[in-house]
Amino acid sequence: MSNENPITGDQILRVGPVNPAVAAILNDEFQAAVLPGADDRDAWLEEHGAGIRVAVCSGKIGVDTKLLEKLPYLEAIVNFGVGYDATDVAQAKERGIPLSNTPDVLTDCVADTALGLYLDTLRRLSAAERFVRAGTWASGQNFPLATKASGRKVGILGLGRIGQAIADRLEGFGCEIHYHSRNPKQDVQYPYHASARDLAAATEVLIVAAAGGPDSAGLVNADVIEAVGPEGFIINIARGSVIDEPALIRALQEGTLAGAGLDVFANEPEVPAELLELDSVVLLPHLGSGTVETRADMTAVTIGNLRSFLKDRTLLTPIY
Ligand code: 8YV
Repeated sequence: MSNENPITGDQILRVGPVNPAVAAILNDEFQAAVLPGADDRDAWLEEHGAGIRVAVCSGKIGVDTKLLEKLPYLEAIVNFGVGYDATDVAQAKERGIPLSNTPDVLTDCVADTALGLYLDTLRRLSAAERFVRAGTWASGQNFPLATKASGRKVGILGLGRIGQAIADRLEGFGCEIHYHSRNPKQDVQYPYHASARDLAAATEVLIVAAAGGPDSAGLVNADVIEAVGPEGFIINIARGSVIDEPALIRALQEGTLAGAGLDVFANEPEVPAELLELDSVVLLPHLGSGTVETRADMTAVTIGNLRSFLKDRTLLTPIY
């Protein structure tokens, strides 16, 4: 099949900045096309869109509805990242365009990040670090007491690969794990709760590990946040869209939620000014998978999918 109608470099489109290593391979080895910025995009797509057969994108900037419509002969989407909510999956599926992601290789690093946020938010480590740097400790003051992190009841929202890896780590901290996901999992001993609200009401810390996209948008709403409560915490390493961000900000400002640790936001890289002003939150720049080792593994899976598709029109890690 591939021999009959081989895909050439100019028929591969890089969407968004992607990882530098992926960008370098796409450029040096494949001489792939690069989607121009907003100003020149429409004109470029008008001229070249119909020639594009494979798109390589990232979890942050995907092949959205409008772009997909301008790529009428697209045959595959190769996504750098495990999450693919920035891509219009419904349209891709409907048009029979396969989509791959980079599962498994980033599970450990994202779970490690969740644990880092968990410890930092409850023990207020970053706030304490700011306290030292500001000279407040040296001036004779003591840092206020924080919240014990070991032995807590923790609710995992979305017990997929990453959620399970977070649970494994928290077991080492003597935590009692509960979970909610679309369906109860076979072979999982943790108590299952039928809704996000029930999970929040039964636990002290809610860790969001659910996939993004239309199904989970706003799942952690004002009601769920209220159930986490004034002594409770929310950690999010999934997608900003899963939480009602204005409701989260209100709860933090009013003290109806004790604190939050966030690696992801609704409108990245914008972080709401209200959050920047709060000392009860830990804010990270979406670095969950951001280690040299994991990004190299993600690059290998991404390029592996591309090569495989060029060779025999199959993807190594397809979503569907
Ligand atoms: C990446 C991520 O930073 O895998 C994901 O879904 O959110 C992160 O690992 C992102 O996809 C890279 O753009």
